[in-house]
Amino acid sequence: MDKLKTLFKAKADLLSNEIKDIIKEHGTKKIGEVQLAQIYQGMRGITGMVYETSLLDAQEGIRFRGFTIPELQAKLPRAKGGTEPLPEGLFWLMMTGELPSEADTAALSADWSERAKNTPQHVFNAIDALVSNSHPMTQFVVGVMALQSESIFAKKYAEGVNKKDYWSFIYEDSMNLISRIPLIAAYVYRHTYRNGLQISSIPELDWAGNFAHLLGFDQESFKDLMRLYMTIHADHEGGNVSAHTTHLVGSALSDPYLSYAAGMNGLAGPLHGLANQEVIKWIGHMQKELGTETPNGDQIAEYVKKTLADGKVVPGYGHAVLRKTDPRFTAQQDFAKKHMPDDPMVNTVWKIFETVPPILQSLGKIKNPWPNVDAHSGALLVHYGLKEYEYYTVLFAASRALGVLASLCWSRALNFPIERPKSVTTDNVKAWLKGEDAIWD
Ligand code: HAX
Repeated sequence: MDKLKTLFKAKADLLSNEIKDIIKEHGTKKIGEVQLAQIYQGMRGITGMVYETSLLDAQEGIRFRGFTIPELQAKLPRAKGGTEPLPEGLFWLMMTGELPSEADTAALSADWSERAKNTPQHVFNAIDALVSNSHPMTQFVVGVMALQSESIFAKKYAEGVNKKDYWSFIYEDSMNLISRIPLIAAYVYRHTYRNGLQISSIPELDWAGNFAHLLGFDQESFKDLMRLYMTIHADHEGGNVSAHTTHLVGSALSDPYLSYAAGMNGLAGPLHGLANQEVIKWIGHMQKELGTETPNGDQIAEYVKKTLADGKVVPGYGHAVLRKTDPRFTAQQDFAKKHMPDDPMVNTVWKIFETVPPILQSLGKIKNPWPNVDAHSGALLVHYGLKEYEYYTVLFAASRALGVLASLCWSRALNFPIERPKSVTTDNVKAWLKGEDAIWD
């Protein structure tokens, strides 16, 4: 067994026993209470699941196993000559709760590079078979679904396997899937935007560095951007649509290919991961309408008001949990200050950041007027010439695989059961409000 798998199993066994004791001793203790409005309003604020790999604080943002993004940037191993953390290191941390050594991270890069070899041709044929204007996220998910033929968990389950061993096959599937995600994602990009001219992997490169190369962007600072991007988008605790969907579908013992694909269909929604494409599209329309590449604050304010008057959201702003500027936005802003401080699109994003929050605040109904991760990512990509914004959510999906699949490994190793919350009808609610017995008592 490889070192990561051995360490993961040891940690999971330990936690599994602790959880059994916690449930035995404290299982009837109450965690909060549910208000009627919450069940109509997206279950906001209801604590209803355990998700080990990261935790979101409304004020300070995401922590991965206790580490903030700046701490990860300082502590995780980097590629030779690189300045940003390797996502392999974050995956190790999420799987074990421990910071990896440089050797651990290098071994993981080599392992994924080896596992990516001999990806079946039918995966790419499935993408080719789609109608040519299919959205890149549709192409990507179809590629992942075609790869499901390789699921070891699905094969072993069909043969009959002891449930104590599920975790091992979920782990193998997750590792194999992650290793091949850059190949599928880059295939979609080159197929859609570069006349189908594909590029071969450089097996010695790290996961994100090779992904940048496969896309056709070989500048060292772009490779570093991909390492940062793949790290900061990886996980955002368990309740967001992509993480929760992967977790939910996985709880039915759907294998990692099925579960991850389901989650990514959720990421493809404009209120979630598709917001990164919407931001650049929205800025592009604004620049066109105003006739300038670099609008001033007053011009942006007018355009924002028009967007709101048209009944649309300002993409890249707001969050269901966060109540401050997203530290993932700040990490990207810092990258931009270092590598492209004079870029016009980047400067427009910063001008929008100065202008939008007070306008949203003045509406009085928006709980978080601050920018989220998606407000900044596109401008960095445009700077390097990756301008095809419909592709941006695929990059998010590649990164999100690390978090949701690490969590899936944990959920099966901890033997979490099938998820099945209770729903009610409005008739039930009305009857209860009139004094009838509640069906939930
Ligand atoms: N522009 C305009 N109106 C907004 C808004 C925005 N950016 N953010 C919230 N609102 C509105 C809501 O639509 C809602 O309006 P109604 O009461 O008329 O329905 C009201 O303000 C209250 O919403 P909220 O409680 O503050 O926010 P929610 O938890 O309901 O929604 C969203 C959170 C992220 C979906 C929301 O802020 C939004 O639509 N933002 C723009 C899209 C976006 O950037 N999505 C990416 C989020 C981060 C992410 O998941 N990345 O992948």
